[in-house]
Amino acid sequence: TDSAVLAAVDLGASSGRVITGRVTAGRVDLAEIHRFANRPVRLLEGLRWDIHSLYTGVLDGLKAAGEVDSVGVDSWAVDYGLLDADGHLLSAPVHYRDTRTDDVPEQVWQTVPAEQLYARTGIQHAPFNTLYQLVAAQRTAQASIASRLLLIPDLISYWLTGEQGTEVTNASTTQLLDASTATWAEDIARPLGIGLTLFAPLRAPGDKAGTLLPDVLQQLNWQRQVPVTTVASHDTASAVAAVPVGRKDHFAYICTGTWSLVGLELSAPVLTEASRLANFTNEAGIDGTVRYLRNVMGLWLLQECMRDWGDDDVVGLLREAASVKGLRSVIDASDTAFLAPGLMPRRIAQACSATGQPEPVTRGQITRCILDSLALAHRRAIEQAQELSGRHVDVIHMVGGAARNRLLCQLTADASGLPVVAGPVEAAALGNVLVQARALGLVGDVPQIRQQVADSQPLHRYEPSGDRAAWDAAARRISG
Ligand code: LFR
Repeated sequence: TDSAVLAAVDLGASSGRVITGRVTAGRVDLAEIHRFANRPVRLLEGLRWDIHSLYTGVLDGLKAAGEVDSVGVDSWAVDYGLLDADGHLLSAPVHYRDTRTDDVPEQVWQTVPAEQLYARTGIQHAPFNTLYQLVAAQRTAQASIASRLLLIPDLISYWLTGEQGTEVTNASTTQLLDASTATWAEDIARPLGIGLTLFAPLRAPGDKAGTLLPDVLQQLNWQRQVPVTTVASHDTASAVAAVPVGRKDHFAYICTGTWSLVGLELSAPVLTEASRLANFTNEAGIDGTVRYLRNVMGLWLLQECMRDWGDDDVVGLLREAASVKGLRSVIDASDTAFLAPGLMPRRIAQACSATGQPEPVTRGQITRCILDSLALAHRRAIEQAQELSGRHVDVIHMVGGAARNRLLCQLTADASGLPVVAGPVEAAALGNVLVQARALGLVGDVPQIRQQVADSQPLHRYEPSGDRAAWDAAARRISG
C-alpha cells in the first residue's frame, strides 16, 4: 500500500482529541474527528483525572472515525493508573497538580541526594515527577495491593488491547530511567523502596502495542483486526518529532498548550551541575534523542484566569491584551508557585507587587502580563539551553495551540531576537500519526517525517522587531 489512515488519540490536560491522518507519498492530512473536555475532579481524597470519561471520549472518537489502519495513543506525562493482580484499575489516577507531593522532594533527597538523582536520570526537579508521586503514596492501602503501574497512554492502550507495556519516552518522565542508557535506574529506585517490577516491560515508538480486543471492536462496530502501534506516547515527544525543520536547521522548539516546553533536541544528555541548577530536563525523545528543555507554565496561567473570571472569550482577551501597554509588569513564568489551580489573577497580581511592579488590574492587563512573561520565559530558556549545551540556535519553532496566538508568537520573536516559525497546531497528533505511518513503512526517518510536516502544513513566520533593551530591563525586574 502507498497510503493509510491512522488514528491519533491525543490527551491533553484540558482536552482530548481523536484525530485521523491520511498519509500518502509526501503528504499528511489531518481531520479532527472528536474533541472532548478533560475536566479533573476534586474528591475528598484530592485532585483526580476522570479517566473513564476520557476513555469514553476515546471510544466515541474512534467510532466516529470509522475503521482505520492503526491507532496510537499519546498524553501528558508522569501520571499513571495502578492495577490490582486481576489487572483492574484500583482508582482514578491522581492529577499531577494534586498537592500530595508538596513536601516529598526534600524527603527523597535525604535518601538520594538531588545531585545524584540528576546525574543519573537527567530529569528536572518538579514535584509531580512519578518518583515523588510514588514515594508520596508509599504508605497508602492502594500501594500495598497494586501489582502494576501503567502510565496514562499505556493504560488506554491496555484497555484497547489487553496488552501491557511502558513506552520509553514517557517512562523517562518518571525520573526512574537512566538518562544515558534509557534503562531502569535500579540504584535510584531501590533505596527509595520503589519496586521496578511495578512497571510493565519497556517498549519503543514503532513497536506493536497489540490488537484491538474483540469487545472493543464490537463497541466500535468495526469488523477488521486493527493494530495499536506504540508511538512517542509522551505528547511532547510526539510534538517534537513533528517539528517542521530541515536536516540542517539549528532550531529551538516551544511546544505549547497548557505548558510551554522550551528547548533543544540533542543526541546526548547534559548532566552537569549547572544544568541541574538551571532546572533543565533531559527527557527521552524519539529514536534515542534527548529533549533538553524547561517547563514554563504556559497558557495554564491564562486558562486559570479565564476560569476564575468565568470568561471564555479568548479572542476578546487577546485583542485587549494587544491594545494595552506592553512590559508594564512581568512575572517568572517558570515558577512552580503557579502550579496549583485557583485564584490565579490574585496570585499573578501579588507576584507583580512582590517584585515592586504595578499590579495588573483589567483583564486586558493581566492577559498582557501573562503573554509578556511567557515570551520572556521562552527567551530565557532558549538562551540558557544554548549556553548549557554549547549549541547555537538561529530559529525558533512554535508548535501546539499557541502557534495560533499571533501576539504570543510575535512577543516571543521580539523578546528573543530570533525568527519564530509557528505551526503546526496539532504537532502531537502529527507526530503520533507519522510514527504509526513509519511503522507501516510509509515514511522513512524522523528528518523525513519533519519534511513531510513542513511540506503539508500551513506555517507562519514572525520576524523579531522592537526594542530588545526593554526586554532586558523587564528580565532584570524578576531576576531576584
Ligand atoms: C505537556 C506535558 C509536559 C509535562 C506535563 C505534565 O502536556 O506532557 O511535557 O511536563 O505535561 O505531564
